[in-house]
Amino acid sequence: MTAATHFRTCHLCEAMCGLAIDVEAGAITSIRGDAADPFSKGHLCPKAVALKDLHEDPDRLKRPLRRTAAGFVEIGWDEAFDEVGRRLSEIRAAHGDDALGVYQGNPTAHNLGTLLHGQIVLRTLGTRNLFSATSVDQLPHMLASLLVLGHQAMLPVPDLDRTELLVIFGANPAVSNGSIMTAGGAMRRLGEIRARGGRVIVLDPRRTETAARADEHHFVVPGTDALVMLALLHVIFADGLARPGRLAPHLRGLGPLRALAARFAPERVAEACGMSAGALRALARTIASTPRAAIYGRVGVSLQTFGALSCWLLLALNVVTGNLDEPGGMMFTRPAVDLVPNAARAGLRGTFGRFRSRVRGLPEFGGELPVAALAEEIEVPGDGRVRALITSCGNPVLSTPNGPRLSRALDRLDFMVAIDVYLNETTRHAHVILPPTFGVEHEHYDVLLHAVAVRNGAKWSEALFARGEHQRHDWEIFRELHRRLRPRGALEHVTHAARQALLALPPARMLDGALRLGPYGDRYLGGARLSLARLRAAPHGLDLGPLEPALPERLYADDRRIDLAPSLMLADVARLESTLLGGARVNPARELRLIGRRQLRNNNRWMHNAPRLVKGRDRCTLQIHPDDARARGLADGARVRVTSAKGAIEVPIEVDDAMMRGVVSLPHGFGHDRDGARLQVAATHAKGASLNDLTDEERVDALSGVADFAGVAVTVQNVEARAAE
Ligand SMILES: Nc1nc2c(c(=O)[nH]1)N[C@H]1C(S)=C(S)[C@@H](COP(=O)(O)OP(=O)(O)OC[C@H]3O[C@@H](n4cnc5c(=O)[nH]c(N)nc54)[C@H](O)[C@@H]3O)O[C@H]1N2
Ligand SMILES: Nc1nc2c(c(=O)[nH]1)N[C@H]1C(S)=C(S)[C@@H](COP(=O)(O)OP(=O)(O)OC[C@H]3O[C@@H](n4cnc5c(=O)[nH]c(N)nc54)[C@H](O)[C@@H]3O)O[C@H]1N2
Ligand code: SF4
Ligand SMILES: [Mo]
Repeated sequence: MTAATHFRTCHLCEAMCGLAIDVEAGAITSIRGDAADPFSKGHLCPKAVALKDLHEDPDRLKRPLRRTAAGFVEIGWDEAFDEVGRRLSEIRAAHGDDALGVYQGNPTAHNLGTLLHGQIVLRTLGTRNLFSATSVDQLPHMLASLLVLGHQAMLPVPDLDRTELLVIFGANPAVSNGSIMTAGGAMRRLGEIRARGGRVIVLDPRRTETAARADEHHFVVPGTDALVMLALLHVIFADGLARPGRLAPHLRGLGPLRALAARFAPERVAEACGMSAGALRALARTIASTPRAAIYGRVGVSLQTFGALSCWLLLALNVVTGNLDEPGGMMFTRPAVDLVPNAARAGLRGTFGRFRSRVRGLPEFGGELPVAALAEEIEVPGDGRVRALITSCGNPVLSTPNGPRLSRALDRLDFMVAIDVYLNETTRHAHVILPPTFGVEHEHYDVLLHAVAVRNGAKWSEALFARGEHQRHDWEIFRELHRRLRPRGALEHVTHAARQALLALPPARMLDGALRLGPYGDRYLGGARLSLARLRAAPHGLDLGPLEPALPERLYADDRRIDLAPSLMLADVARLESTLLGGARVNPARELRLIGRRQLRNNNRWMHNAPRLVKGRDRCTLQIHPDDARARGLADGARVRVTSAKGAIEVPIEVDDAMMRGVVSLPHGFGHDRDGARLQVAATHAKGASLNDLTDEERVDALSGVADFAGVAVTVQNVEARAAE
């Protein structure tokens, strides 16, 4: 058999790197960066090479599993679908629509079948109990876009290739490879900013791998970014440096924002946020005096007590300094599958607070409830209790706050079905697991990521291997599940039949339709309308040019203005002041503040089963500042017990002055020590302990409902010293 090279997009993170994969005799022989990909230009990270490990992983599931008293056993697809359809229908008929819960995890965003067929099925179940990784991720960014720009999906991205100043709040692209900033080779692009005389400034409680390659880094106390941003706005207004420019006629709320910022002089917030007043003033002036600046923030600002406020103020800073929607600033894409204007035309701009969670009253966002409330929605009796759960592409036992409580709650479900490729910490609770094809076994197009990329583009990836007879694609699983969910009532019979007809279209057909209806018709492609056929003829992908100004056309509020001072945000400022400026302080001699950290050789909580990613030293370490270690009599490598209000774990420490004093950092994604999972490599080489055994489901941003992971109070104690007590 001859060797062939296959070109596709890596689907593992948001960077959309182009891959060149050599295949011989039905096996992958090499994976390289595709230098001819116009977007990523050959960039690659170690995870892409491990695609081979994941593809060939003997632990990866290919046939449905049923949980029995003797453990999980393989069953046929028909039998599995019959059981799932019957149990879900029974529970819904007996207890109502809300008795079905859904959790969708992160790989949903990287999977065409799940994004198309999955949403059609899961979002029309009629239940209020929809949960997803959004509420442990980007929710506050989306809420800010909804309230300020009128549409939850209007997410601006830094125009990396033209900016002269990139200010990064709480993101670490050197490791994450960029988020809501799809940029194959993000660090090459950051290097180019500096090479052309521009600057990169990072604000983070840890001197990160990105900060180490930046011009400037400031330590910030976790959870205080909103104060920093208000102080920056204070200086910009007070010094007469506000220049909203072209967008000035389209603004609302500039006066109230200025009045608010007037109360937050740098001197007032300096101590709380850990930056000096002088540094805050200097930073404000640098931002205001650089013509092309992008002020960007990611999970460090969204996953915290003041996530919504921080994301709003981030947008406001860009607007007030004339950097929103300008080349070199924060811009909007025009993707080939352009969901925003079509949704807006249909009246779909996003929703917030239409209803609240049953037990704790947390707000709905975009049709979903915050996942921090999932455990209690399963546990607490009453009407609307979640009795059956469908998970898809998610591992919430490791990824959501207080995972152990959720783990116990899952055992109380009447029925659980997991659509997943592994038997892991979450799916081991399922009664039935339905494993879809994975990665190179299916076609790929990044509907969501092209919409947050630093250049416009489009790329289609063919499946590299045909699926086996015994396998099913995600979309086939969703279509079949839907078919077996018994419709309720006469009207529901009609809509059920209509949806079933739509679900009969494979993802490629749906995508082709969306491309043809998209904005790249005659204008860019010499009269050849962009279609799937056109993309198939361009295996390295199409570059559709740099980002272009999109406002005011793409303002979706009723008055078509940018609201710089949404009333919901203004009302939350009192909480910011009383919490952070009210005098109460963490005592660093006793308590430390815990934050998370991502690692290059893993993705979230599910790539530790790839041998080439986990070889080497134990990476599940608690990083701690030398002073904080000394105060506790801890030497580098000592094993410590880390205790929070919700749990305790044991890990070795790494003494490192990259940490801010008073702050400790633990990686994500470990904790592969639960019984019943089938992750042999992870359990042997990357067991570690789970960060979310310590986090607290009761800690959420009271405004948005997003989980608060920034600065969980913990004590750190030598394990031996504790044993001697
Ligand atoms: N403390 C703390 N917790 C966090 C974060 C944090 O910063 N701090 N970050 C949060 C963030 S940003 C996110 S996005 C969430 C992620 O949270 P989750 O999405 O719940 O977690 P993942 O680890 O991404 O889980 C992915 C699951 O999908 C499965 N999978 C992989 N590929 C496929 C596929 O193609 N099809 C199907 N059906 N399944 C697949 C994997 O086996 C795994 O079970 O975690 C959040 N949790
Ligand atoms: N290799 C790898 N890549 C990934 C992932 C992965 O797990 N591994 N996960 C993917 C996912 S799902 C996502 S959402 C993206 C996330 O992409 P990023 O947001 O770039 O990822 P993080 O590395 O978590 O960066 C968050 C930073 O915020 C800092 N931080 C914590 N608390 C605060 C705070 O209160 N204020 C400030 N200013 N900073 C704070 C942390 O120290 C950290 O450096 O990465 C994606 N890419
Ligand atoms: S950076 Fe992300 S997209 Fe690029 S190769 Fe690595 S995992 Fe894949
Ligand atoms: Mo994420």
